[in-house]
Amino acid sequence: MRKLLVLASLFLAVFGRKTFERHQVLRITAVNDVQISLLKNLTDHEYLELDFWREPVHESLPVDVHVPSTSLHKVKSFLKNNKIHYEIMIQDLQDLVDKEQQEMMRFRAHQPKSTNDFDYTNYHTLDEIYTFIDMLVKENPKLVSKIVIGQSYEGRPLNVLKFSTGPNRPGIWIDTGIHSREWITQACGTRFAKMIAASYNRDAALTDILNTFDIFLEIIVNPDGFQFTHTTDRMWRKTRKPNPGSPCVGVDPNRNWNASFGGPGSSKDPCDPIYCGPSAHSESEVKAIVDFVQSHGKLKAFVSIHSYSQFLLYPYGYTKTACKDKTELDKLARKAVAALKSLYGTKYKYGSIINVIYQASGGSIDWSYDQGIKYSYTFELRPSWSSPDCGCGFLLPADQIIPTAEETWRALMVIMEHTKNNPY
Ligand code: BPX
Ligand code: ZN
Repeated sequence: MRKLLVLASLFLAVFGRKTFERHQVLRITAVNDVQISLLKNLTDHEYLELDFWREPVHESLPVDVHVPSTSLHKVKSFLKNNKIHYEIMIQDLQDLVDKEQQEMMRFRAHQPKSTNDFDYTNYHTLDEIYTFIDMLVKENPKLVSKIVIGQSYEGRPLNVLKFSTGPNRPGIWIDTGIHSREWITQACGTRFAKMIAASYNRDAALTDILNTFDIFLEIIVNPDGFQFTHTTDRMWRKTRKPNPGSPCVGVDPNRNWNASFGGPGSSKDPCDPIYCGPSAHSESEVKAIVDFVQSHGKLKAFVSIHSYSQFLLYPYGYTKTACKDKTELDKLARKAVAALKSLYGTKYKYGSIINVIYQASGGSIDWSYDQGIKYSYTFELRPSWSSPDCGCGFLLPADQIIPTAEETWRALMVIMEHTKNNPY
């Protein structure tokens, strides 16, 4: 098995991009605990090379799993033999990847001269987003600056946009792209940045917020992973740091925080997509945020953006015990998802991570909340977790970028306004 993995990575190094021809994504609906544990057993068969887009945890949430063509027959027979219901969510994963690539080609011909000229209706490479960041700072020198909070494992800058209209303000943190394959999040982050810069002194509500808080926005938390999704493996989730003694690369940056680190809902196996890493904050991408948050000392909201499932989540992920602000966070989440829905009717579920999605230890917002940042939330953006939907998972069509960013912004505004009106 290990040898196969080594061979596979050599193949990628020599021939470039991983292809997903005739790979499928199955949406599996288990109806009881027996079926759930059967699905969990599937994850142990490494040779099947299954990529769970969502972990099998409880019956109310279907499991989406990416199955390589070579394992399709085995997996489908297994499901049929055990009478586990599934549907084919994606017929041929490569078709969707190709479509996304073709869309991106539209942009290649046109290099934007300003952030007005930037194509927000399309997905962008790492370098394009880095260029966007620099343009935005240059165009709005009084309002926007770029802070480099550290370096990724491969040496890329960890850029944070700071929106500020005065000294010594408390702050609001927003991050996107901690999981590299969740492309809708970096795209929304880019759009948010432009919106904030364009709305100061135009939009009254946002102007109010910017007269009280600095906003910090990290669009690409995991640049090495993001680059890798563009060059080599569109479905990469983790960081890109090698694991000594293992053929598998990377740590799940959303299991690496010092919040019940290594506990249930994370893995000690470097080959697992939810590998927690050798120690808390072992990933420089995570440590950079930890150091920034602690040295800032006055962050009042911390919002970490993922895809997909259409959830708005608050702590905890590591325990069933309700966090002490649960009542307030729940009420605010309800308001936020109502504002989100008011734009295009997009429906979100909300609640604590462990209740709505699954148990997860070492997540970012559990850490930020335990640091004393009361308004700690995670979004899981479009598409939804249930059929009928686009049948696209992490490959959300680019024409949904702007609507997704606009509706999410409504919810973010509700959270930021509440943070402003309820100082602590
Ligand atoms: C979100 C916040 C804290 C703990 C877990 C999550 C869910 C998130 C994850 O497992 O880290 C799910 C995801 O966005 O990575 C992928 N997904 O379900 O589509
Ligand atoms: Zn994620």
